[in-house]
Amino acid sequence: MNVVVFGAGSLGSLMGGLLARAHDVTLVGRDPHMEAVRRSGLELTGEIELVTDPDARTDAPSAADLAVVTTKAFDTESAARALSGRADRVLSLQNGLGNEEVLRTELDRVLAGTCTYGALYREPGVVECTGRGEVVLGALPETKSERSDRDDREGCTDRADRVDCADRAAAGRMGAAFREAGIETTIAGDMIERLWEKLAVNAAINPVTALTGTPNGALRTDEANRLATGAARETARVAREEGIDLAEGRALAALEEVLGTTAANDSSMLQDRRQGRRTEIDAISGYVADRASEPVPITETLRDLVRAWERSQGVR
Ligand code: KPL
Repeated sequence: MNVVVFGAGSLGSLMGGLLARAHDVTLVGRDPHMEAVRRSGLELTGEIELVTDPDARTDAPSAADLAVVTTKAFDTESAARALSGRADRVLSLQNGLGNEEVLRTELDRVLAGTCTYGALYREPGVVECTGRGEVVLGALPETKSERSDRDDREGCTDRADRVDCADRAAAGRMGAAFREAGIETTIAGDMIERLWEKLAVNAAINPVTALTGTPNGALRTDEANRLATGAARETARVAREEGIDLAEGRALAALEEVLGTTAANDSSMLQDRRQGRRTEIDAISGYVADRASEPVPITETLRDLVRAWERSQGVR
């Protein structure tokens, strides 16, 4: 399969490097990382040691069977524009909720996914795998408002079912392609619940680790654990307010599991903070707080602290 990984930072490079074991992969990212991969290949270190030789460039190639989008949530719109007309299928493996809707404004045949592998950018051409997690992917039916917008435009209502069915079949094929490359993969029929579950994990881990400067595993104990579990509980509650079947126990179990498998990882938000970059706080804690009908004090506090830090750095 011909795969383009759009947004080849730490996680995108890890996924691309693994996929290159079985497929023709093109990474799209920034120099000097892309330049180093072109020159000497991509080196994965840590829990997975591997050198692969994917193509690496700074703009999207003209065609691919699958585009895996791993950009930051705030870059989704530009990813959608850059990939328009260039990929048969698109899979989002991004943090935060709502990315698929944004991708669908420009692209057809978008699948949803989550990824809990830990990845750390070491230097140009080198990415460390700090935890073997799991990729979960599947079809994500259009939201009611997307569906009615399209029905108004096209004057038809039965296309939605056909699209769902084709997406489910495609999810099976893409899942098989990931497994062929040795990536732990689950094909799920309940992606909206899975996305909220991952949102609960990110709302718990990312801002707390970014603010405390600790790896994920440190949240298993002490005061930080109270904050992280509190944020996961609040997210699960908001999910249920939205009609999503996410029990508190399921969110906490997912958090516990990811804290274990990525104990040595610095979360993506901590990596962003260390590099003085804008974070995904709006798509994670901001998204939860915006949808809450009752106060979510822990999530709001974490969101405000990270936003205040972003402002102090001039990246907001
Ligand atoms: O998604 C992640 C992130 O850092 O953004 C986890 C799974 C929490 C790994 O650190």
